[in-house]
Amino acid sequence: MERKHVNCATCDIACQLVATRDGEGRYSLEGDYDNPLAPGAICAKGKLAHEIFEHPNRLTQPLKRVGERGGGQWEPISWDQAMDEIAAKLSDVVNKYGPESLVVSSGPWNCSTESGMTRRFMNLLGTPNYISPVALCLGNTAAVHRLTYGWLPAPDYEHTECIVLFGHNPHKQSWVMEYIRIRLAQERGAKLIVLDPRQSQSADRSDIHLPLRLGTDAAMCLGWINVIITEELYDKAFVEKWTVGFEQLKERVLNDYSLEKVAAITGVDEDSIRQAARMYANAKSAVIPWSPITDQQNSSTSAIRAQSILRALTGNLDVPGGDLLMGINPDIVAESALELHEQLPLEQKEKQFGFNEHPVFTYNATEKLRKPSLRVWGTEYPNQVKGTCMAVPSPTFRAMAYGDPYPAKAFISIANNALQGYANQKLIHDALMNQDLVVCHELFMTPTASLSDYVLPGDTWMERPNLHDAFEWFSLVQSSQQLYEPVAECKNIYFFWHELAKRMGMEDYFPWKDLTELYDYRLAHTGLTLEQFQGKYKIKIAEVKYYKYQETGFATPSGKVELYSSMLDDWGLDPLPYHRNSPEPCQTYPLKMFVGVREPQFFQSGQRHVKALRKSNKNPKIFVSANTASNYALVDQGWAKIETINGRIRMQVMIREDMPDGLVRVPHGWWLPEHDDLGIWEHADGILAPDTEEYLDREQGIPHLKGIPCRVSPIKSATSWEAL
Ligand SMILES: Nc1nc2c(c(=O)[nH]1)N[C@H]1C(S)=C(S)[C@@H](COP(=O)(O)OP(=O)(O)OC[C@H]3O[C@@H](n4cnc5c(=O)[nH]c(N)nc54)[C@H](O)[C@@H]3O)O[C@H]1N2
Ligand SMILES: Nc1nc2c(c(=O)[nH]1)N[C@H]1C(S)=C(S)[C@@H](COP(=O)(O)OP(=O)(O)OC[C@H]3O[C@@H](n4cnc5c(=O)[nH]c(N)nc54)[C@H](O)[C@@H]3O)O[C@H]1N2
Ligand code: SF4
Ligand SMILES: [Mo]
Repeated sequence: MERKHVNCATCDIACQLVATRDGEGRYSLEGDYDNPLAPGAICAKGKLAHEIFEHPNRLTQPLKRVGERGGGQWEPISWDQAMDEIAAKLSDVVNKYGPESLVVSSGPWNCSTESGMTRRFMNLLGTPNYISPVALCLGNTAAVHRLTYGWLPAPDYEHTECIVLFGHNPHKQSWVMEYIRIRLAQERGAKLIVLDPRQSQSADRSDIHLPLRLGTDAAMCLGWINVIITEELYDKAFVEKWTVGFEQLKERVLNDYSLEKVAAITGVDEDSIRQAARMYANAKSAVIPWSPITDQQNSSTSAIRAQSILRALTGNLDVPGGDLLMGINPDIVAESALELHEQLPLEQKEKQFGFNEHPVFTYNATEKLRKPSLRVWGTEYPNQVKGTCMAVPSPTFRAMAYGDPYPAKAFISIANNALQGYANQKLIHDALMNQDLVVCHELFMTPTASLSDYVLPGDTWMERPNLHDAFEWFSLVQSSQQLYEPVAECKNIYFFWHELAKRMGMEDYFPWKDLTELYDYRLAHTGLTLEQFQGKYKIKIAEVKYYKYQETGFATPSGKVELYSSMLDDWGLDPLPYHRNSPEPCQTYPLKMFVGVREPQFFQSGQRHVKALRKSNKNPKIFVSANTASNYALVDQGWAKIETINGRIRMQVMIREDMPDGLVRVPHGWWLPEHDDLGIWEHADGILAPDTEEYLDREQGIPHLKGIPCRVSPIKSATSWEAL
């Protein structure tokens, strides 16, 4: 029986799978027990990959809009015609408005890795306006980490004694790889501390669960820092030698964040806060894995900075069992290196939307960190998780919709349901409708694709070879062998950029005939071709070196861990972490909602078309406690209208014991492939999420999805999932 190894890219955690071929040439998929990190990891979405991608809804040829944008009428055309017309229209826009008028939104997870080709094209054309949903997930975390110690670290689960999860709740159907690593660590005896307003699965398995209020993670961290400094639990030698700003930090927490105040903000009693802080600080080693929960709050920068500071104070940076600064992977040419950021002139970088207002993940920060990055990591533009030199989504959509501060008139969406992947869907809709050109590279007719002028059919992860380098975060390369030829006219993202580059005079910069040649190039220094590498390695983990900073210092302006951030200071922003209140419930909107709690059946806005998955989760559901339900006349399985200052949607009601009173959980990413209009305005969380300044993190400009005042009321309704 022929076996191949693949990386599932149905979600973003990249489980290593074994693919076994049957007599008819079809492969079945299983978790791989040889994987040293997470043996056997696989979930239902991985197992059912064929049902997801071989669905009749799959796009199989390029489509051109006929009639009104969003009118649902399409003409099938050839790739040549599509690319000729896209190149001509893009050239018109660039000639009329300048290269910066092209915006690209790219969801890097599913198409990983696109080998940096998107930014390469953009940099050569001259536009800095790349946005990505990684602005709300990990990419922004990477950028915030760089302010403090220059690099996004990865948790050493295999050796750690203590794990702290901020919300974060991996389980058997959500990020199985990480779930297994955490469970194995717990089996070895590692302690687990979980901070979550809800009684999540992680909370069930924890040693300490702190049920903090929504959006108060930064305040909680400041409370921990207070305990750690007051009780002298910090690593004095490390703090003295390797940090700057300890005295200012100490003053901040002692003056402004007494435990009494932190308890009042977070709703958790002082003793529990103390106990948790002690458990973390006294552990021989400890990790605070990245969590998307702190990426999506109006104190996000402060929360992430405070977590970074906790790691540094307790001496858990780049030590066995701590959070590791892994650096550039030696085995493969990094995507960042292929992106050619040095080719984009500074005057173009400065035009990036959000550059001055919310600088943290824009080129504004990248430029300040060029020299330190070069000194420590040997590269000026490490673009970890593709999140460290992005435009800010909200100002970008405003420019697209209203032409302020300058017009943005062409939009390309790649493997991303942009209409639903950010806050304020109405604004994004207006932005798309105001474009001269909208192109979408997709597998399915998503809401975003439905508003495009050209929809281009993508291949799936089973139909292309891949090398997954963990977004330059972990120092490893996983190899994924191609199982099938792409269906019909489906093509990968490299093909798209290559064809566009050819038509726009940039062919010399895209010399590789196809993905295989591109990967051969990225591996050339190892002496192996893609095929040889894949034959030799399923996963190649680079040797881990600890304490690297002792030789190089940290990649920050001072070369130290900046507890007090010189970059935030330069920008006139608060150089120390702080808690910022978010809008509170009021008479009109008496409850608080948050977006989240991942659903086992789906990855983000995907898979709603797959009967085998959808049948166990037919309709989007809010979670509320029994008290909240009875206070607002909601019944279990009945329907409710959910309203915020930004808009309203409807969802089914689920009464759950794990929900505290007064909170409403709204799931992310719902649309209805079975409806003619795709149900774009029915259930999307982005309709509810505002993006006015009070709801945006000051430093990054990302939206507050964890605590939006709302109201709920019962309604009669039904959806028609049976039409699938
Ligand atoms: N409003 C709101 N916005 C959010 C979030 C939220 O909770 N609320 N969550 C944030 C988070 S945590 C994340 S990770 C991001 C997720 O953002 P994305 O990863 O962009 O996820 P989706 O928006 O679901 O879009 C992914 C699209 O890629 C398509 N696709 C899958 N595989 C391929 C492929 O191989 N090729 C091509 N061309 N297309 C492919 C899928 O069909 C799908 O439509 O969104 C962020 N944005
Ligand atoms: N099946 C499946 N798995 C997935 C995904 C998917 O779409 N489907 N998406 C993947 C992606 S891209 C991501 S980013 C992850 C996200 O996965 P997680 O990080 O686990 O995020 P959620 O499941 O949204 O929420 C986790 C917990 O955060 C709590 N929470 C909500 N608000 C707050 C707050 O303000 N503070 C704190 N401390 N906790 C809060 C919620 O109660 C919930 O229990 O899941 C990944 N795994
Ligand atoms: S968790 Fe599931 S969907 Fe995600 S990579 Fe693993 S098998 Fe695929
Ligand atoms: Mo995410």
